Amino acid sequence: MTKRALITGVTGQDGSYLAELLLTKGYEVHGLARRTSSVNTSRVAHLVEDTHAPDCRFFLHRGDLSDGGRLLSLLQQVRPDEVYNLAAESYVGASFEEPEHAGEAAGVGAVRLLEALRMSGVGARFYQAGSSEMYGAEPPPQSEDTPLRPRSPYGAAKAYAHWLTTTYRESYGMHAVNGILFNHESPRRGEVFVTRKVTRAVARIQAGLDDFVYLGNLDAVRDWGYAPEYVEGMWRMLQADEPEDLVLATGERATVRDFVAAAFDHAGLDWEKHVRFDERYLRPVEVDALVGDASRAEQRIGWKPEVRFAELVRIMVDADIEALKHEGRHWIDRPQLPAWQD
Ligand code: G4F
Repeated sequence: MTKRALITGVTGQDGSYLAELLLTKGYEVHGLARRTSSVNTSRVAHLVEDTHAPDCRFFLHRGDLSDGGRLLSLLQQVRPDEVYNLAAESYVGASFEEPEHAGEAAGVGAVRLLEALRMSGVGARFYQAGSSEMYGAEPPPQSEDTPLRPRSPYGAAKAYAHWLTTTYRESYGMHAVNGILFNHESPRRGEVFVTRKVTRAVARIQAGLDDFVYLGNLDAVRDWGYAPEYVEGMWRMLQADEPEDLVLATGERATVRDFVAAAFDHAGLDWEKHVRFDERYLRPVEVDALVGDASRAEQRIGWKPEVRFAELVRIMVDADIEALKHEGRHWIDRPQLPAWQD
C-alpha cells in the first residue's frame, strides 16, 4: 500500500528535500503551503509541475497553521500515515522583532496541528521540527539530556512545541517525536541565514558585482550539517518502533568566522578585505555555542552524517557560483538583501 505523508512548510529548504526523499521512497506526498499573492513555491516547482501527470504523487494544498479548522479538514481529506511539521518562521533574528508571530507560527501552530490530528482520529505518526536553538544558554555539547534554556522568542516557541509534542505522546499515546536538529544548510538555504548570505556574497564579489558583505557576530559557534542528510534522519525517526526524541548534528564546531574564511578561501578571495561589521545584525542576546552530540541517533536509527564542514562550504559556494553563471541577469536584479529586509 502506498504510504501518504503530509508536510507543513513544504516550500522551505527542509520541506522540499523531504518531499523529494519521500517521493523516491514511493510515498504520496501532500504539502501545505501558505497562500500568498506572489509565487512562493520555487523550491518545489519541479515537483508541482508533475501534478497533471497520471502518476503524480505530489500535491500542494494551500493553508497554514493559523487555521485549526483547515488543518482538521485537510487531515480528514488526506488521511496521511505520517505528518511532518516543518512550518515556522525559522529566522531567529526576526523573532526578536516579531515575538508574537514567532510564538504563533512555531509554538501555537504546532499545537493546533497536534490537536487537529488528535481530533481527526487519523492516527498518523507525527514529527515535530525541534531546534538546537532551544538549548540557548546551555553550553555544548548538547544532547537529548541537556535542559532546554532558550534565548530567543523563536527558541522559546520551539520549546513550547517540543513539550506539547511530548505531552500529546504521553497523554494520548500518539506516535509523536521531536527531532532536535542543529543548523543544517544547503544551496536551498534561505538568503537571510548566515551561511547562504555569505556564499551568495562570495559569488557576487568574485564576479565583481559587489565589494563587501555586512555581518554581525563572527564569534558564534555552530554545528553546520548538510540538509538533505537531516531530512533522511527525520524520516528514520518516524520509522522507529518506539517514538523517541533525537538530536541530529555533526558534532563539528566552527565559528561564523571559520565559515566566512573557508567560503572566501574556496573562491580564491581574502575575506578580511570583503567583510564589514554591521551592528544591525547583532541580536539582543546571542546563543554563543551550539554543538550537538548525535550518538543516540546513530545508535537508535543508524543515522550518521557524511558531509562535514569543509565539504558543506564547498558545496554551497560552488552552487552559488554556478547559479550566478546560469542566472546572471536574475542575480544582478537581486542584490544582497539590505539590512532592513533581513
Ligand atoms: O544563520 P543564522 O541566522 O542561524 P541560527 O540563528 O543559528 O538559527 C538557525 O539554526 C537553528 C538551529 O540551531 C534553527 F532552529 C533556526 O531556524 C535557523 O535555521 O545565524 C547563525 C549565527 C548567529 O550566531 C548569528 O548571530 O550567525 C550569526 N550572524 C552573524 N552575522 C549572522 C549574521 N546571522 C545572520 N542570519 N546574518 C548575519 O549577517
